[in-house]
Amino acid sequence: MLFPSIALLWLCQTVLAQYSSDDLMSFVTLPDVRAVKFNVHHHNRDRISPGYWFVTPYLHIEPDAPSSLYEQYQIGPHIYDGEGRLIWSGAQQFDNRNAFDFRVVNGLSADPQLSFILNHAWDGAEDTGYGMILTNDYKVERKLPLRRDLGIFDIHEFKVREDGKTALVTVYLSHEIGLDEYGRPGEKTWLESGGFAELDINTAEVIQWWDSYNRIPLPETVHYSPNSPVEGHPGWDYVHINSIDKNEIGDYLISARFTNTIYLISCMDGNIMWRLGGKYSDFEQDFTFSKQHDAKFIESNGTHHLISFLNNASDEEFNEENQSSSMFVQLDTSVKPWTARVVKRYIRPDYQLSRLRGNTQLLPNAHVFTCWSKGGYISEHTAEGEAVLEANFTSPRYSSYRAYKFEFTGRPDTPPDLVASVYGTDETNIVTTVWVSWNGATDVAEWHFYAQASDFHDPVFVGKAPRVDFETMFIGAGYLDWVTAKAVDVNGTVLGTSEVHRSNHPDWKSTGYRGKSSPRPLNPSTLYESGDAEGDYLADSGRKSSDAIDAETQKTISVLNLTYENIRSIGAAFSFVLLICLFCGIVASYMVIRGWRVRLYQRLGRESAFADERVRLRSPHED
Ligand SMILES: *[C@@H]1O[C@H](CO)[C@@H](O)[C@H](O)[C@H]1NC(C)=O
Ligand SMILES: *[C@@H]1O[C@H](CO)[C@@H](O)[C@H](O)[C@H]1NC(C)=O
Ligand SMILES: *[C@@H]1O[C@H](CO)[C@@H](O)[C@H](O)[C@H]1NC(C)=O
Ligand SMILES: *[C@@H]1O[C@H](CO)[C@@H](O)[C@H](O)[C@H]1NC(C)=O
Ligand SMILES: *[C@@H]1O[C@H](CO)[C@@H](O)[C@H](O)[C@H]1NC(C)=O
Ligand SMILES: CC(=O)N[C@H]1CO[C@H](CO)[C@@H](O)[C@@H]1O
Repeated sequence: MLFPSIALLWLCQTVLAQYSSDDLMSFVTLPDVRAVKFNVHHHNRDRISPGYWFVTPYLHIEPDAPSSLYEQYQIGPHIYDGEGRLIWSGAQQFDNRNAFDFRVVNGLSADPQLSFILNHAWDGAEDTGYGMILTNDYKVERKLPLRRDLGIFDIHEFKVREDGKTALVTVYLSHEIGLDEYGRPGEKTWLESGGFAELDINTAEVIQWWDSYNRIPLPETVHYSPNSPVEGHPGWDYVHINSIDKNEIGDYLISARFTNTIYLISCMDGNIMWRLGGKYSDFEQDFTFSKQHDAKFIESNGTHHLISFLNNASDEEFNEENQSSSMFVQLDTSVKPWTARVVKRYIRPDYQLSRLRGNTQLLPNAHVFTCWSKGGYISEHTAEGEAVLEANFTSPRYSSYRAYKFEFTGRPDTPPDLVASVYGTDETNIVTTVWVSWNGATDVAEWHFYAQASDFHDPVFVGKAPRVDFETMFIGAGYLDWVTAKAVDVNGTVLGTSEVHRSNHPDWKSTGYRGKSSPRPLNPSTLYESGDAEGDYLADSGRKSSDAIDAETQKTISVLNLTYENIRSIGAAFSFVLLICLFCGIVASYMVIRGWRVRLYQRLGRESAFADERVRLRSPHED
């Protein structure tokens, strides 16, 4: 007898599939947020380190031109948990602007903070991008601009230093040069040089800056030759700086992709103290690398350095590697010849090459977390080199420049979002479905739900549900109204409470309600015990007696649940369609229950409504 409802579900799915993109998440509580989904492969779940993923999905690396078309929120800073479930989407807050280098900063205050680069605006003239620092309730605490003569805020690095006083950024500048040293007297070209700046975290004042121009000679580049055609502004990108770090002594480590070289720059005079890799390496190396990213100090004491970087590898001219890898290298400059030895190498788990971008991060437990960038591909290795996790976006349309893993506590200062809707076909089977989510909240273990008899009555506990995903659904018997939800952690501490929400209800008549008069909100204390009763969720909520809910309502509930699960799994687009489907679910269950002894319901204006949705959802990002 379940056949009719299954058939209807199938119909809903078919309709939905046409209007949804299954590579994006969708939520009833935040219908405009369509976060990118992850495929997650746990190879060894027991050994995965704790923490959340900090990623910044983007579609196009350059800002998109302004558009009056409807855009879903999916770009920018995002936090996911280790199962690939969304914790925070900053897409709406930062208006779908590209973000880069999103990470946790400890040491600025007692609570952890967040930092990232907000990409320059579309025209780049007025709004040249910022280094952003957020408190752990997701409020912007600082917005650091880059001094105008240092160009636009570069996307590669914004690193708040451990002491919390300064931040390091990469910079790109342009100079017009003569080509005499290339034997082309009289010819001029523009040259894009790379450098870095150290900013005061409070004032954005530039404390120190450095430019490769006149310091890294042109012949070091592997990207241009003496015969390269001249270029206009910004010019030959001859070094392509892509990371900056600083050790305790104060010297700077930079990675330049187009010279295949990692440089140590003296903080005293800006001179190059040594080069690792490239055409002029100062080291005896037992390895090669090329097109590297994200060179970072792990330890450094003046003579001995342990550094990590992501080796893009296999630029045929310079080595024979076939896979990208994350490398840890020990450098000794205490005696000549200086030596560089590989301490650890973690090969990209799918043995492919990272064609662009990426980063590698040593976790506190010595695991290594690497972002291989394209398609949001990330991995975690144990110190011994076992790949314990791989994940990537389900959509190849998005990438994340870098990704990090950190432990973090997020406490949004906005209340949880909640939507409640009532359905039923007569007095005997009315149920209320409640969806709740809390963008940015970590540590929510379960949700407790309450309803009131009126604005002025006390909330009555109607049940609870474990938090299983970004959004949690709860179904309560009866017409519940003035609904609230409380977020509770594993220890039973209430982390936050939603506002009181009125329940939506259908136009009872046109949806074929067969009861005598339109249903009215229930006094929840007639059906539920008051107070925060213990017990399992739903099956054993605060209900007074199981007789109060008859078998029909139970059936309705399970069909609704099934519908929701199905819709979620195919990544349905928007609450509107969800509601239609839930209604179909109701119809289906009603038909099952009544054995088809009902006349068909009035038709819903479905076709035209869908047409509207289609227009609304067509965004320039869909391609
Ligand atoms: C730096 O570290 C190395 C090995 O860790 C040690 O042998 C050396 O003495 C240290 N040098 C200084 C100046 O502390
Ligand atoms: C890279 O691949 C080529 C061709 O598949 C193979 O001949 C070569 O040995 C590989 N190199 C390494 C370092 O694995
Ligand atoms: C994610 O990884 C899987 C398995 O390696 C691969 O088949 C798929 O194409 C990847 N997806 C994207 C979007 O890169
Ligand atoms: C729960 O309590 C334990 C023990 O008091 C504590 O270690 C833990 O951090 C608490 N968890 C949360 C999420 O507050
Ligand atoms: C809803 O369905 C899911 C999976 O199908 C199940 O795990 C869950 O217990 C169900 N919830 C209710 C309230 O029936
Ligand atoms: C960014 C970058 O330089 N990527 C290189 C990584 O290696 C591949 C394979 O040789 C090159 O084609 C890419 O240009």
